Amino acid sequence: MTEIDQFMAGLRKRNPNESEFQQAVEEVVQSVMPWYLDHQDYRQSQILERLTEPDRIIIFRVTWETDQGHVRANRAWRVQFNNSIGPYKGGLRFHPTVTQSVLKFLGFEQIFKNSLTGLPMGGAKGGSNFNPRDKSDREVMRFCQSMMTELHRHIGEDVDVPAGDIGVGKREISYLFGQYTRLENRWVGAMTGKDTSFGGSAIRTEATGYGCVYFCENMLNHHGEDLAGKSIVISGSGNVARYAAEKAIEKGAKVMTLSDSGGFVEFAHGMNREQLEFAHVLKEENRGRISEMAEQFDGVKFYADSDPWGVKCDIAMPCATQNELDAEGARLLINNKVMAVCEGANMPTTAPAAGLFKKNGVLLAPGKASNAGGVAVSGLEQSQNAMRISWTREEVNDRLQNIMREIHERCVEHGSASDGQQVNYINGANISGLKKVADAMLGYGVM
Ligand code: NDP
Ligand code: 2IT
Repeated sequence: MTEIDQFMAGLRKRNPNESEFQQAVEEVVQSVMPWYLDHQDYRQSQILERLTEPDRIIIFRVTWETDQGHVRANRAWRVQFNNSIGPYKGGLRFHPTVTQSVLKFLGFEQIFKNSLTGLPMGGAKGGSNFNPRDKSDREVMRFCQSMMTELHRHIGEDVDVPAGDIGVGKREISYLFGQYTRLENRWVGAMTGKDTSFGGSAIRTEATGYGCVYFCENMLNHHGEDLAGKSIVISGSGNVARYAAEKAIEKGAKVMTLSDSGGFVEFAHGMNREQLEFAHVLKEENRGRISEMAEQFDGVKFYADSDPWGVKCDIAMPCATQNELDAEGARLLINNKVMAVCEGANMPTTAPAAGLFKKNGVLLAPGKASNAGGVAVSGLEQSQNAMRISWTREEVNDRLQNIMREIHERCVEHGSASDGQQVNYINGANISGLKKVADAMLGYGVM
């Protein structure tokens, strides 16, 4: 049995039925183990064993009332994974597929991502199996207020700072933060992703998508390529997907697709600005379906219940959810000569798909590096709140670009292949992210 097999056997035994968590840990362990074994001090201190056990998980019931007066009970969690390098930080997800395993995988990856940003943030994630999709604004408000009635005891500007994720956008953050402020009777930056009218940072809404494109550009440039003129297949049409599309178009790339859980739309000539604006309003204000784009515009075709991976492109940006890009999708992309996959979502690529990309020389940027722009600007929001100031769009955007460039450099530093050719971004992100956290844990002693 190799060290990796032995470690994973123990982890599976301790965390049965948590396939997403096991998958996220296995990816990290596979890439860091040789480096880890070279560091006797980390091994002796059991850094990997400690890092894969959350500091704590808070599980609670959220009771709320529908508009018709029916009582509903949902389950909610906050997984506080590791606060060695800063207060716990990470989003909240509202989606019927949310389980403890999903939130543990997300919280675990957040430790590495937050470390990579260079900002002082620990790793956490939370959420609920509540589905905001078919609920009224008032129902969402009552759910959020009830959730915060419990959650407020466990968070705070120096303790744990939640933000958005799938199903949690400006509306939800506003209800949650309003209730936090009421219960605590003090205004502090205990959440990020707030509206700019009450302490939110410029560019936070755009940051994950913009950051993903900045990372992609750095990755292409490092390998002698450029973004301008490249065709990009994007999945999802949420916050991350639409702002990735916006920045990609601005950089002269051609966005070929967007999707949601109902299927995908293909833009015959690449998406234009009018179509992008329509998508923003469709998804942000009207909460509509992506299929409506095909009804609205000529040259836009809708494919129901399908993934966009069969559409020819140079670059793929999966920006919807975990495990959305599997081996079959990877084969389609490889057959169409994709050169790079840049993850906007968290863990969108399955392990077999990642293996195929590696084997075929396709660059693969893991979400914990390429989607770190969102949490990075959250970190900047925390700083602005603490200083009681707000920076301009230009200032935040400059900082975001610098942070994404530095994350890319960290990946190159720790992920450069021995043949000096292609960078292994998964190794680079995992080792670089781990190093800072491991050194902090080592310094604190046994705890
Ligand atoms: P949104 O809720 O804004 O959008 C999610 C998108 O993904 C929607 O198009 C949704 O379609 C689709 N989707 C979600 N779940 C599924 C599913 N099970 N099957 C098919 N499609 C699905 O979320 P975000 O854009 O914020 O998040 C997208 C990804 O990016 C997630 O992996 C998230 O963790 C990650 N991320 C988000 C950050 C942020 O700042 N928001 C930061 C870093 C990463 P539908 O509406 O039909 O459900
Ligand atoms: O996955 C992520 O990095 C997020 N959902 C953003 C977290 C944050 O605290 O801004």
